[in-house]
Amino acid sequence: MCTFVLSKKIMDKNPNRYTITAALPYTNGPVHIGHLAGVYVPADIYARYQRLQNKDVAFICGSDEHGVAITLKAKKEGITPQEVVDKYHSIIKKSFEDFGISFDNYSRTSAEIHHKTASEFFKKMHDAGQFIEEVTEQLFDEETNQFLADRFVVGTCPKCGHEEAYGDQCENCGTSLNATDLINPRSVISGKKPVLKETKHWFLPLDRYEDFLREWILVDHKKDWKTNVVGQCKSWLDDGLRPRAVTRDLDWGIPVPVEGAEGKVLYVWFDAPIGYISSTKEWAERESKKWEDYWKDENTKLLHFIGKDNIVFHCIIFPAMLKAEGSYILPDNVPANEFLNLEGNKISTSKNWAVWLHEYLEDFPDQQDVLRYALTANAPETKDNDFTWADFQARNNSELVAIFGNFINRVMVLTDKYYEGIVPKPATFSEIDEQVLSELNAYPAVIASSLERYRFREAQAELMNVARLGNKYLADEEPWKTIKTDEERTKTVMYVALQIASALAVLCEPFLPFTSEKLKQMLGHAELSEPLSWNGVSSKSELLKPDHKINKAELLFSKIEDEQIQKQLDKLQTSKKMNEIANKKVTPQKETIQYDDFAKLDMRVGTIIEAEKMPKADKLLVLKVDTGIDVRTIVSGIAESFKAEEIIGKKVTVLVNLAPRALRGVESQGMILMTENAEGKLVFVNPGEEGIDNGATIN
Ligand code: B3M
Ligand code: ZN
Repeated sequence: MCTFVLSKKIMDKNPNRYTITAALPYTNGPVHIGHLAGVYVPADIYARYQRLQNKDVAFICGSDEHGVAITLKAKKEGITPQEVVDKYHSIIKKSFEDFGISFDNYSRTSAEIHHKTASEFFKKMHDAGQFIEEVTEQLFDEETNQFLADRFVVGTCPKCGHEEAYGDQCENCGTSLNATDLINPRSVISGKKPVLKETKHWFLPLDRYEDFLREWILVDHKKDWKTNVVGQCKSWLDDGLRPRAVTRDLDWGIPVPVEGAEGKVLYVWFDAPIGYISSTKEWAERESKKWEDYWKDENTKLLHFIGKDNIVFHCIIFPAMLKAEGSYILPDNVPANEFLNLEGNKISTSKNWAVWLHEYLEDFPDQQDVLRYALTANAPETKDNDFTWADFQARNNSELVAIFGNFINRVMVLTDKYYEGIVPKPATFSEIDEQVLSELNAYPAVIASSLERYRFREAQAELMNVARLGNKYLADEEPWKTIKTDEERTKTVMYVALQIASALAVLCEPFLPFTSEKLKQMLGHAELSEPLSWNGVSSKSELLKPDHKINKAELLFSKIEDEQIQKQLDKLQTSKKMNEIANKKVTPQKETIQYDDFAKLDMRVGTIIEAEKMPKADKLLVLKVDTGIDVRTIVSGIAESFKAEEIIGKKVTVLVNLAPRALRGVESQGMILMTENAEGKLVFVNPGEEGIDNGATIN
């Protein structure tokens, strides 16, 4: 009974204020389509939609600049961690702006306000006795003289056996780990097996929050959270929660603000979610708002948009921290997505198997909405999903161009042609007109209902149905025919079509913000006495009134050609080849030699003119080779790869000044150069070009 009342209370929350956060990306690389599809596009759609509902929205993000991932990147690039975060912070921030991700604030965790906020948060919990202080044995790399935590150490996952699990998480099964849980741990820095060494740390006793979390997630939110999220949480809770260290022995991060903690910093996953709070503070200060309204008022709806690998941190650890601190609200929902694959393979930064946002824009300038659209259409909402370039092209050509763009273009062109761009005055509405208009009025609620349930694919599909409605209406009413016979009827039809076009301009904004902007401009939005609005579409009000003048048509979408798609596929092929090369075991390069050493080798082009098997020797062929200098005998160990008769007439490369050597009593006067093909079979190193005479030197 009690439970029922509580759930109902939560479900009934219909606030006017939203704090919407999107996972803070690590600044150790640029962002790719996986990030966009999983987190930033859905979060942006949601934030834009709530703004259109006239809600008070704080859409918050920033760069996650601490943690071992950054230090490792710095080591790899030979620069300082600060240089790493500065570089990627600007690249990432720009990508988000370029793709219309409408953050109200994009901060960074190296900002002073964040250091202060995170320190105070820790201090408050510390002073209230909410940590366990304990000396424990942690992994230590004796070679580099440092403790190994998180991504500094890899080993075998105790849960699934994956051999490359990190010290904080196994990316294969998603389990969150302590470095000491790993089987066969090894240091990422030195490759050595670490030893155990004692050190003091502060632990968050998650076990103390188990009952609360169980009730809050598995009872209160069982119905309104996504099943993948509730499922993951349940499995952690069923495993039993244990105290978790929230400090680290590292030199990059926020210093632990208590005595006896010199040389230690806050664990990145302790400070990063607090980054949402500090970013809100930074914004509120700039906008003269009260940040507490967005974090401490029970009527505010707090939402975290994340990828599935971040679920434990946002549903278990951060809520436990917020609860412990005591003055904060808890997230209302954590709509985590699964992963997006690319052309059938897992997106991977290290393998360069990705579509980088900054590179996409070089090849498809001004086509941000196309990518947003294709990613939403394939959003990995309930399971991992695949992005393919063929699908991207089809979404553009047969949906955006053929349905949306086509409808708008017809309306614009005909209005211009028949009425010089002036919205005509309708005569009486037919039954069909009435029906189409009332269908149109219903769409905002249909789309909203999907969005409120975080079903972005479904919502976008409904948006396209509005364009379909328009296309069907024009095809059925045929104003291009009635213009010759019935002027009044044509005016009415064009008037109705213009209402649909205006509705599209508003309803598409969350999904296709650049298109919405362009379309509004075309419709002369700035000149309207009553601006187009979401509510305007759902009420029976007129969106464009007769006599309003619209502007000239511009193309909203353009066809994407096969060659453009092929170019992208070729790029991926190159990545694949580079990976194959990188993964191939090649013989290491020999010591450097001087030119004089090389010049001593006398290599010539020759032709095999005779070949026979050496009696009683499996591997040897006795060859007569025309070297251009002479015809000489060479004994070659190639009998297992070639039959004597098949190599007669072959052009080969011969080392002619190798000291003669007797093999089974036959003197060999040189050596034929050979290599191995991919299957390990011997092949001749031959001068593939035509027209080279025997005796030609190789240098
Ligand atoms: N930086 C993990 C990630 O990029 C992490 C998210 C922090 S959200 C507070 O996957
Ligand atoms: Zn695992």
